[in-house]
Amino acid sequence: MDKSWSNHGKDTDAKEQQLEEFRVNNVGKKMTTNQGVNVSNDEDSLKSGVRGPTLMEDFHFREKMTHFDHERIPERVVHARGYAAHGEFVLYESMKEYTRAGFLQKAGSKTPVFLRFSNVVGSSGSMDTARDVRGFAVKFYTEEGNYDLVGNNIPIFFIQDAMKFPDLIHAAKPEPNNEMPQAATAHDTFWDFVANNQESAAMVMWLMSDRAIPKNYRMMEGFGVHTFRFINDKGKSRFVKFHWKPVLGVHSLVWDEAQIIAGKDTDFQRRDLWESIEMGNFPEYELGVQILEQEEEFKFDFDILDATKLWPEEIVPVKIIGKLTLNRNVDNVFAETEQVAFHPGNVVPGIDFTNDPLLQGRLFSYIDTQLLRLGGPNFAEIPINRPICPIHNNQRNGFSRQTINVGRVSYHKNSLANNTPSTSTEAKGGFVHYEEKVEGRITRARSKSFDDHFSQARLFWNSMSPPEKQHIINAFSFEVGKVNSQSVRQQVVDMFVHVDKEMATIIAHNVGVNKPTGEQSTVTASSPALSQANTIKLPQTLKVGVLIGNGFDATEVNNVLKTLTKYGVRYSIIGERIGAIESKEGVQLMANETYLTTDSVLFDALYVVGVSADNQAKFNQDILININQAFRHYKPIGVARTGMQFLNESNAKIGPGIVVQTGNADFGEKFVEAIATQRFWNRDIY
Ligand code: HDE
Repeated sequence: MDKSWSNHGKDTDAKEQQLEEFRVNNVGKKMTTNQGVNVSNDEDSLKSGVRGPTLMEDFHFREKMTHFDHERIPERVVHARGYAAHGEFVLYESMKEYTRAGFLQKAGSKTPVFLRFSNVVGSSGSMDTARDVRGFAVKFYTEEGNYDLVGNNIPIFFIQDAMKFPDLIHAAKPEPNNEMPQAATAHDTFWDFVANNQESAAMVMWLMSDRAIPKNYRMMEGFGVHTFRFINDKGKSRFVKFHWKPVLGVHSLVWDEAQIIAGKDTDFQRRDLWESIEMGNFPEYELGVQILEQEEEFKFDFDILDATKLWPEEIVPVKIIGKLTLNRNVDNVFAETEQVAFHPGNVVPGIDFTNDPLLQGRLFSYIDTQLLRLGGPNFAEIPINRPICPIHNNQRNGFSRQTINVGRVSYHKNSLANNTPSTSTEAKGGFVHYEEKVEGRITRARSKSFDDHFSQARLFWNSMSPPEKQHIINAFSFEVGKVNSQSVRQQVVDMFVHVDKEMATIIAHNVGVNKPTGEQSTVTASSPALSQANTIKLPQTLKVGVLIGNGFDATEVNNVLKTLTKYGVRYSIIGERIGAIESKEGVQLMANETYLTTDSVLFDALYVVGVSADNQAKFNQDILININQAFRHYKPIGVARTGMQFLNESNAKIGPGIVVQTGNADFGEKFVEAIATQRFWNRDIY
């Protein structure tokens, strides 16, 4: 097969080989209708006379237009905006002791995966950098069938029972009377929901934290959220929670920066993912599990079936068991990213559910929504959704059925086909649900053990560093400050006083309502694992904007650029115009960006070189705007000798994260160290 057009072809796995069968390449081919007839003219409709009306018999026009008219499918009711990539999961050590799942048995075994990231609230055309929860949905194509771990980047959820999901989403989405605001929770109905459904307290603390404005998809965690079960080959069950830990650490945007990026580059996060994979900077996440013995079910002061609670890592350690690497972009976003259908109910033998009432409701919702979104019951046959193992059952027909099931037997049990397809015993790999003993009266009620809404909200607050606490206060002040109803604003601060009195009092002051009078939770514990202040900090793949003009010092600049490359830091040369810039020695650098096409918000750090340009006054002003902005966003700024005059004229003061070349022999290394730090929260920006 001709693969010259394909960006794949290396190390092909079973899923990749399967997808290859469906790829179509038009390059060099003749145009045909969908019926295979060669087309003679694709520009003019068939008319009666060159100036006459179009004819009904124009099958080519009708087919082309009809297909176009039906090109759209409904976007996802939540998580509509998303972006995905292919990759592989490699197991570090056998998990045989805990689970019989085939893909978790042998150290080193590889499983093809597809991972879709998403924003929850915004529609598919909204901006990437909205303050929102991010979806983290992984499909493992295992030899025992598809296993979907459909998670988020926050380890808990807003509500405890799936019954409330439509209410939560109705409140968060744009208000129905005026369809505003897009991709934002900063409005009355969301905060009215929060204040009147206080089980949301802990999740809202996470939503107001830096976690809800991740820098990119490569630097955020993922969580399975619910408590699942691992079942081993002896039938023993244990409780498990899943974690994805990014190798590059967990990093976030600054809110002001996120809002500017929303205009400068709506696709900021998907572009980062796409470009990183194209460049070979493959995003990596380690899979971790927290495991509890069956007997430990009631050991905690929270209910492990309550999805608004996490298991602090310091109490239940996370065992790292493997690594997922994203190494291939999709060929076609619609065919793959849009048509992929995840479902928490897609499990394999060895992984099972618990009675978490949020999880139980999800087990219904996903297939239900996909029946509409993907047009009928055959969406498992769409290439991206197909398992890599053989599929045999008696399900038949429905819209867009692809397989041609031969033979006359489509029922079980039968004798005409020797009672095949046959079922399998558990020993032969048949999925047998865990035989949990359940007892109780039918009731529409919530367990008392789900009643505490504030202890873990406070645990989260206690775990934050001072800058993270400040960001939470700022986020509340922004979001609640956009709520028109004074009563709702008051209800919100009256609710969050139970997390922290000082926090709620400052917010009350900022949003113009009375001081809250309630009492804060008495929890004093903290969980250092929850703070991003303790995350991994590496320079690799971060990006520096080089602000430069003619007449720079080639030795000085080239040495710095070499050092950046040595540490895997990327850079972009930003000039007055695209094209060559010349050093004072006549050495050229190529500017690939200008002050019109880019902006400091799109970089992790700046390297200010300056010097001369055709329109010197504008050049000077552009550089100052960028320095001031990067300074305000706590970013590292490296300053060449020639750049000092700009630093002196800017608002940036020499201090944390400002690295100057003058008199600094190991400037390059020091600058890289600052780049890895990413933000200098101790900088005085006012
Ligand atoms: Fe989802 N969720 N969800 N959700 N969810 C959907 O399924 C739902 C929840 C998550 O990239 C929908 O195919 C209910 C928690 C992700 O395609 C829908 C409840 C978590 C994605 C649905 C939840 C998630 C979805 C919409 C409360 C983290 C995007 C389109 C009981 C553990 C998957 C679709 C993708 C998508 C229902 C809560 C994660 C409507 C009823 C908790 C990552 O079925």
